[in-house]
Amino acid sequence: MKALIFDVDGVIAETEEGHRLAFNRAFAEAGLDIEWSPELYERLLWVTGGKERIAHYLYHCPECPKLLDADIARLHRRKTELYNQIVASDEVPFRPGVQRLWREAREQGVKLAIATTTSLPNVEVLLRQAGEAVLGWFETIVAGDMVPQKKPAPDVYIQALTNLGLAPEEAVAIEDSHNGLVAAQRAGSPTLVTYSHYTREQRFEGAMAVLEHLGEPELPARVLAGPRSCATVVTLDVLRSWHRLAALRA
Ligand code: XBP
Repeated sequence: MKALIFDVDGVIAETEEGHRLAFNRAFAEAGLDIEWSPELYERLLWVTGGKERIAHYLYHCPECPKLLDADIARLHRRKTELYNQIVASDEVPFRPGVQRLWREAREQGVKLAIATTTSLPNVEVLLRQAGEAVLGWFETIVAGDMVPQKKPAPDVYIQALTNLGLAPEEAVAIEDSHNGLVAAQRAGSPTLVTYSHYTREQRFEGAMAVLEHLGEPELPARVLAGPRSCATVVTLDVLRSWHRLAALRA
């Protein structure tokens, strides 16, 4: 196991509520009578990519205006600005165990990478919450429109692995959603799932393990599926043992 490839939204932090607020504020500014409730947003999250999500919603909304792609792109750029303001001004807490695992990886020479559908500015504003230097901890950040197809297509993971110079089975992906798990599996990397608020009802067949989060010594994580049944703190050593098990099963 030579690298950990992190998804962003829902894994590093519970950011989707911030995205939902940013979408709604952008709609209001544009004079669109659209308000995505948490219940609706949970369903819309099955469409990955903000621009794609807006287009999907408008297509299925008979009373909504039909916007051109350029209009949707402009609306999405404003949404990204609003999201960045939300993250920069509100303390968006990192999920348990994320920064601990990053520190362990740096101490033990395990590479770190990001593979996300969200837009690059959103990744940068979030990582900067942990300090300006944190952006440099990642050997590669593959985000948003850098690849032709978004998750559940494997493109973003294939690009991250290429940039790392690693074979798929040399890395472990950490995801929170079914689409993200499928993307990593299609790229060939064993995947740990830490489900999030918006993905807690989804299914995660084939994951190395499914936990409520990565755990901290004082806050072991409940394990829903995987080689252990007791509450667990996901350390690099635990990941290495699960990675070896996954390799035996492959
Ligand atoms: C989550 C997504 C993104 C975000 C919104 O990406 O699907 O679309 O919901 O961000 P991941 P954008 O789980 O891969 O981090 O509006 O920038 O797409």
